[in-house]
Amino acid sequence: MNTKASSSTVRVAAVAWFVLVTTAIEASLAREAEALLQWKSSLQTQTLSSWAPNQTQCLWVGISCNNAGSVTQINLPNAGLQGKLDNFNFSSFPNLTHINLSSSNLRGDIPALVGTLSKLTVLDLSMNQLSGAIP
Ligand SMILES: *[C@@H]1O[C@H](CO)[C@@H](O)[C@H](O)[C@H]1NC(C)=O
Ligand SMILES: *[C@@H]1O[C@H](CO)[C@@H](O)[C@H](O)[C@H]1NC(C)=O
Ligand SMILES: *[C@@H]1O[C@H](CO)[C@@H](O)[C@H](O)[C@H]1NC(C)=O
Ligand SMILES: CC(=O)N[C@H]1CO[C@H](CO)[C@@H](O)[C@@H]1O
Repeated sequence: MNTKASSSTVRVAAVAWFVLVTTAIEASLAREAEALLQWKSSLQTQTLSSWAPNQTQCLWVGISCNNAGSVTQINLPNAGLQGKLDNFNFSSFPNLTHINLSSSNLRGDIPALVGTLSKLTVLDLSMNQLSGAIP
Protein backbone atom coordinates (compact mmCIF):
# COMPACT_ATOMS: atom_id res chain seq x y z
CA MET A 1 0.00 0.00 0.00
CA ASN A 2 1.27 3.44 -0.87
CA THR A 3 1.42 5.20 2.50
CA LYS A 4 1.73 8.63 0.90
CA ALA A 5 -1.51 8.13 -1.03
CA SER A 6 -3.34 6.67 1.95
CA SER A 7 -2.32 9.49 4.28
CA SER A 8 -3.58 12.03 1.80
CA THR A 9 -6.81 10.04 1.52
CA VAL A 10 -7.14 10.28 5.30
CA ARG A 11 -6.50 14.01 5.12
CA VAL A 12 -9.17 14.48 2.43
CA ALA A 13 -11.61 12.41 4.49
CA ALA A 14 -10.85 14.47 7.60
CA VAL A 15 -11.45 17.73 5.73
CA ALA A 16 -14.69 16.38 4.23
CA TRP A 17 -15.85 15.27 7.70
CA PHE A 18 -15.01 18.67 9.16
CA VAL A 19 -16.90 20.49 6.39
CA LEU A 20 -19.90 18.20 6.88
CA VAL A 21 -20.00 18.68 10.66
CA THR A 22 -19.49 22.45 10.35
CA THR A 23 -22.27 22.67 7.77
CA ALA A 24 -24.60 20.64 10.01
CA ILE A 25 -23.89 22.90 13.00
CA GLU A 26 -24.43 26.05 10.91
CA ALA A 27 -27.71 24.66 9.61
CA SER A 28 -28.92 23.91 13.12
CA LEU A 29 -28.02 27.43 14.35
CA ALA A 30 -29.84 28.89 11.33
CA ARG A 31 -32.92 26.81 12.24
CA GLU A 32 -32.86 28.28 15.76
CA ALA A 33 -32.71 31.86 14.43
CA GLU A 34 -35.45 31.13 11.91
CA ALA A 35 -37.71 29.61 14.59
CA LEU A 36 -37.26 32.66 16.84
CA LEU A 37 -37.98 35.09 13.99
CA GLN A 38 -41.02 33.08 12.96
CA TRP A 39 -42.41 33.29 16.49
CA LYS A 40 -41.59 37.00 16.72
CA SER A 41 -43.51 37.69 13.51
CA SER A 42 -46.54 35.87 14.95
CA LEU A 43 -46.67 38.21 17.95
CA GLN A 44 -48.90 41.28 17.98
CA THR A 45 -46.33 43.36 19.83
CA GLN A 46 -43.07 44.09 18.03
CA THR A 47 -40.99 44.86 21.10
CA LEU A 48 -38.12 42.54 20.20
CA SER A 49 -36.25 44.96 17.94
CA SER A 50 -32.86 43.34 18.55
CA TRP A 51 -34.28 40.11 17.10
CA ALA A 52 -33.09 40.75 13.56
CA PRO A 53 -31.07 38.67 11.09
CA ASN A 54 -28.26 41.28 11.00
CA GLN A 55 -26.66 39.76 14.10
CA THR A 56 -26.40 36.33 15.72
CA GLN A 57 -29.34 35.28 17.88
CA CYS A 58 -26.87 35.00 20.78
CA LEU A 59 -26.89 38.82 20.94
CA TRP A 60 -30.67 39.16 20.87
CA VAL A 61 -32.39 40.39 24.02
CA GLY A 62 -33.39 37.52 26.31
CA ILE A 63 -31.36 34.88 24.45
CA SER A 64 -28.35 33.00 25.87
CA CYS A 65 -26.20 30.56 23.96
CA ASN A 66 -23.52 28.00 24.71
CA ASN A 67 -19.97 28.32 23.35
CA ALA A 68 -21.03 26.76 20.07
CA GLY A 69 -23.66 29.45 19.53
CA SER A 70 -26.65 27.21 20.18
CA VAL A 71 -29.55 28.71 22.17
CA THR A 72 -29.70 27.48 25.78
CA GLN A 73 -31.95 30.09 27.44
CA ILE A 74 -34.91 32.24 26.51
CA ASN A 75 -35.41 34.69 29.36
CA LEU A 76 -38.10 37.25 28.64
CA PRO A 77 -40.13 37.78 31.80
CA ASN A 78 -42.30 40.92 31.99
CA ALA A 79 -41.76 41.51 28.27
CA GLY A 80 -45.36 42.40 27.45
CA LEU A 81 -45.47 39.79 24.71
CA GLN A 82 -48.87 39.55 23.08
CA GLY A 83 -49.64 36.42 21.13
CA LYS A 84 -49.56 32.65 21.25
CA LEU A 85 -46.97 29.91 21.56
CA ASP A 86 -48.48 27.89 18.67
CA ASN A 87 -45.96 29.31 16.23
CA PHE A 88 -42.99 28.69 18.47
CA ASN A 89 -41.21 25.74 16.89
CA PHE A 90 -39.69 24.24 20.02
CA SER A 91 -38.27 21.28 18.12
CA SER A 92 -35.60 23.57 16.62
CA PHE A 93 -33.86 23.97 20.03
CA PRO A 94 -32.04 20.78 21.03
CA ASN A 95 -29.95 22.54 23.71
CA LEU A 96 -32.56 24.68 25.42
CA THR A 97 -32.44 24.42 29.22
CA HIS A 98 -34.35 27.53 30.41
CA ILE A 99 -37.55 29.23 29.26
CA ASN A 100 -38.93 32.13 31.28
CA LEU A 101 -41.79 33.95 29.59
CA SER A 102 -43.62 34.79 32.80
CA SER A 103 -45.82 37.86 33.30
CA SER A 104 -46.74 38.57 29.67
CA ASN A 105 -49.92 38.53 27.62
CA LEU A 106 -49.46 35.13 26.03
CA ARG A 107 -52.66 33.20 25.47
CA GLY A 108 -53.88 29.94 23.99
CA ASP A 109 -52.55 26.46 24.59
CA ILE A 110 -49.16 25.33 25.85
CA PRO A 111 -47.85 23.40 22.83
CA ALA A 112 -47.12 19.71 23.31
CA LEU A 113 -43.76 20.28 21.57
CA VAL A 114 -42.45 21.75 24.84
CA GLY A 115 -42.35 18.15 26.03
CA THR A 116 -39.76 17.29 23.37
CA LEU A 117 -37.12 19.57 24.94
CA SER A 118 -35.01 16.91 26.59
CA LYS A 119 -32.57 19.29 28.32
CA LEU A 120 -35.20 21.67 29.69
CA THR A 121 -34.86 22.23 33.45
CA VAL A 122 -36.70 25.56 33.95
CA LEU A 123 -40.05 26.37 32.35
CA ASP A 124 -41.84 29.44 33.71
CA LEU A 125 -44.97 30.45 31.81
CA SER A 126 -46.76 31.79 34.86
CA MET A 127 -48.85 35.00 34.87
CA ASN A 128 -50.08 34.60 31.29
CA GLN A 129 -53.44 33.50 29.91
CA LEU A 130 -52.17 30.13 28.79
CA SER A 131 -54.20 26.98 29.22
CA GLY A 132 -53.53 23.28 29.13
CA ALA A 133 -51.15 21.01 30.94
CA ILE A 134 -47.37 21.25 30.83
CA PRO A 135 -46.51 18.23 28.69
C1 LIG B 1 -30.24 45.32 13.16
O1 LIG B 1 -31.50 45.66 12.59
C2 LIG B 1 -32.41 46.17 13.56
C3 LIG B 1 -33.78 46.27 12.92
O2 LIG B 1 -33.70 46.71 11.59
C4 LIG B 1 -31.88 47.50 14.07
O3 LIG B 1 -32.79 48.04 15.01
C5 LIG B 1 -30.54 47.24 14.75
O4 LIG B 1 -29.99 48.46 15.15
C6 LIG B 1 -29.58 46.53 13.81
N1 LIG B 1 -28.45 46.11 14.60
C7 LIG B 1 -27.22 46.07 14.12
C8 LIG B 1 -26.16 45.58 15.06
O5 LIG B 1 -26.96 46.46 12.99
C1 LIG C 1 -39.75 22.91 13.17
O1 LIG C 1 -38.38 22.66 13.29
C2 LIG C 1 -38.01 21.36 12.85
C3 LIG C 1 -36.54 21.17 13.17
O2 LIG C 1 -35.79 22.30 12.89
C4 LIG C 1 -38.32 21.25 11.36
O3 LIG C 1 -37.99 19.95 10.91
C5 LIG C 1 -39.81 21.52 11.13
O4 LIG C 1 -40.10 21.52 9.75
C6 LIG C 1 -40.22 22.85 11.73
N1 LIG C 1 -41.67 22.99 11.67
C7 LIG C 1 -42.27 24.10 11.23
C8 LIG C 1 -43.77 24.10 11.30
O5 LIG C 1 -41.65 25.05 10.80
C1 LIG D 1 -38.68 34.10 35.82
O1 LIG D 1 -38.36 35.47 35.87
C2 LIG D 1 -39.03 36.18 36.94
C3 LIG D 1 -38.71 37.65 36.79
O2 LIG D 1 -37.34 37.86 36.76
C4 LIG D 1 -38.54 35.60 38.25
O3 LIG D 1 -39.20 36.26 39.32
C5 LIG D 1 -38.86 34.11 38.29
O4 LIG D 1 -38.34 33.55 39.47
C6 LIG D 1 -38.25 33.41 37.09
N1 LIG D 1 -38.70 32.03 37.09
C7 LIG D 1 -37.87 31.01 37.33
C8 LIG D 1 -38.51 29.67 37.35
O5 LIG D 1 -36.69 31.15 37.54
C1 LIG E 1 -23.16 23.02 21.24
C2 LIG E 1 -24.05 21.93 21.68
O1 LIG E 1 -24.22 21.70 22.88
N1 LIG E 1 -24.64 21.28 20.73
C3 LIG E 1 -25.50 20.15 21.00
C4 LIG E 1 -26.94 20.55 20.86
O2 LIG E 1 -27.76 19.41 20.91
C5 LIG E 1 -27.49 18.46 19.90
C6 LIG E 1 -28.54 17.39 20.00
O3 LIG E 1 -28.60 16.86 21.31
C7 LIG E 1 -26.09 17.91 20.07
O4 LIG E 1 -25.79 17.00 19.03
C8 LIG E 1 -25.12 19.05 20.01
O5 LIG E 1 -23.83 18.59 20.31
